[in-house]
Amino acid sequence: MQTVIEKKGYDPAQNADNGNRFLTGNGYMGVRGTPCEFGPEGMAAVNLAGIYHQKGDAWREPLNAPNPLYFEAEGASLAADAGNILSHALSLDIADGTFHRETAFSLPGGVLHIAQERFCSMAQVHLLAQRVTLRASGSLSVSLRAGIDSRVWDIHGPHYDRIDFAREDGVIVADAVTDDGKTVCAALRLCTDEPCAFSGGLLSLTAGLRGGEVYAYEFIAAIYTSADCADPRGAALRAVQESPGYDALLAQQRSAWNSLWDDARVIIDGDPRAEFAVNYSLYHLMSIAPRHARDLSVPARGLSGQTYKGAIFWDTEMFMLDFYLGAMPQVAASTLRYRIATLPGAKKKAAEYGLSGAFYAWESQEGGREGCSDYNVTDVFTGRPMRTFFRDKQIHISAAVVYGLKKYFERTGDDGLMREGGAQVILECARFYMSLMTKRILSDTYDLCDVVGPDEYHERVCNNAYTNEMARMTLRTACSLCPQYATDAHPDELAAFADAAGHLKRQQPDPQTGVIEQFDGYFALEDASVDAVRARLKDPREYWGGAYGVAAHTQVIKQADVIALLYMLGGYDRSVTEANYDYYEPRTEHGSSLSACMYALCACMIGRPEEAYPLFLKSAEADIQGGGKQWAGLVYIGGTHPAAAGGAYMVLLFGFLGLRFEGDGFSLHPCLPKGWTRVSMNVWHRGTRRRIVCEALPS
Ligand code: IFM
Repeated sequence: MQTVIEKKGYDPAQNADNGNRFLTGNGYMGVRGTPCEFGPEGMAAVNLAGIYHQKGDAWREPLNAPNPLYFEAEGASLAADAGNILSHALSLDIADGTFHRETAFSLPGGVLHIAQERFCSMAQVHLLAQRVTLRASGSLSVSLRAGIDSRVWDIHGPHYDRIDFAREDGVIVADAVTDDGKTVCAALRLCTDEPCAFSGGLLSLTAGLRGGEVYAYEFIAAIYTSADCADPRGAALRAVQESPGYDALLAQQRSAWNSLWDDARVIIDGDPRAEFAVNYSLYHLMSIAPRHARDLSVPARGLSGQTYKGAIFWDTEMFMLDFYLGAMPQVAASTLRYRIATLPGAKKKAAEYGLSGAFYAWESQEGGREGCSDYNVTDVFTGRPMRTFFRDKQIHISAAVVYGLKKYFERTGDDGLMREGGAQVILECARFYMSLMTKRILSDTYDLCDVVGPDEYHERVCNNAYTNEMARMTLRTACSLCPQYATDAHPDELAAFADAAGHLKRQQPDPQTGVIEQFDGYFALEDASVDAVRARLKDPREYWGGAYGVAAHTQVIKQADVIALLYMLGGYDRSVTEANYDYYEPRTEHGSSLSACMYALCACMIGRPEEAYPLFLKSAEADIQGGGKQWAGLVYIGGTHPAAAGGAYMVLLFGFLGLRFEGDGFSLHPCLPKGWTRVSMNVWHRGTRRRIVCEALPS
């Protein structure tokens, strides 16, 4: 089974994608897949989970730690790209989460080979380890600099007011402090016998390399922050002093990853490309899973940097949760506890808009704080921020939280989260929708007006089909669950929820065509093709949505919307699914990495695995292929795509294998793509790990 992904040759244009493609992480931190001499110019980053900072009025975003694995050999740097690169390769082994790099540079006295192996410890999440080896073809004297890099890559920084460096008992320590008193400490134990100078976090030395011999430098580093403990400096120092050596840490790493893979590995006989792509996706989901935390969730760009402000979106509940439930149920619980813990933030947001209940942040940061600004895209032509309505109108976010809690309960059979506050969350979300619904005097129908559905190119629409059904699901879930748990629900209130759920407008399938209108008036918009709309762009980075975006006045949509409804909530006839798939797919730009998997799932529901297959690969290979959308207007949105990774898992499990949970058991309704002869994997369900094996009948 393939476990290694490799890219040969040096192409600076690939630096951003490679940083994502070769990411290593352990849920506490993510280290971009960049060579050890890269700094901010190469987007090197040690991105931290759950700790954020706002510099002045700029966007609040997660902190990157000072990079404690910096190493540079003078004259042999990809970052400098002096035209002396003879060969170069990056690779990642998903079996044990190790990143590798090998480069040969031509230097005046001979050839210098630099090899680098590093990992974020899965066994001890505060630790990072790296081994750099040098080998020269002739005798060389090379100046080296190694240590903690003071240059931190920030999108909306700089976040640190100061970074203080010290060297104590052979350990380099960096204390990075923000203006609101947050501290990030990095400690590094770097073994070298050569005499060195120390300045600004870096050791400098001259290495005399004899031809053919191998020289190894081992880095053991630790990161702690003030969000972890009262004395992060002491904790980081102790962690590196008490840590075993590189080889022992690597052995721990292999054993930790082995046990994760025991639960997660997917075997697809007959299609090595799909097998690798799925497992690579699962690798990413495991690398960013907050196994160490009780109530932490997973950001939309994982731990690949500060894009999307390191925030938690609906991506987690709607696209990633199935994987965590199936392979890491304790992580699924942590992501939902995050929502329970951030209920006060959601209530505050609702109150700010004059609404009741819980309006979860569209881009949720610590404490449920809203990270999304009113101006979320920068216009390419004017350079001015554009008013977007994601923050205030994507009200389907609260229903996503309810959907996740309900799914957790159904899949695990464990109502612990309901008792821990989940039921109150559901109640507050129902209250939120009640406070938003309107009723026309002359009609018996209730409306949800002025919303943005999953398709972000059409803002401020009325009765978005997806949003209305998710709101109805929320109201009904509150009615059925709240009476069973200690909440402050009043019986009259629950009766009002039931009434509202019965009267909220449903976008019905058209009696002739079966197509569901995405929102009131959608069918009246210009029916232009995606290509025709694309041809109207004056700049490739132009934003398609907003008031004047090229798609806004057409039927071209950014991502699955009605199709997401059909899959997520189900309950529609197959003919309706078929009609909507055929209608919406050609009108969808798939401008979000969340889109393809939903279409793939619907294609499987209507028995078209061959149409599902390329959409499935698009999701599973989102970070292998790279090159996804990097810009929304002038705002950088690159990074890894964990929702696409989770979507690929959903397509495999619920699409191609057709898994349906039934009480404590399950059934399979497979529609395997051509060439797949056997699929096997484990899935946790109701507290038991189940083995799923699906074999194609010989043709
Ligand atoms: O949550 C998504 C949204 O649906 C489309 N834009 C990107 C967000 C983060 O992935």
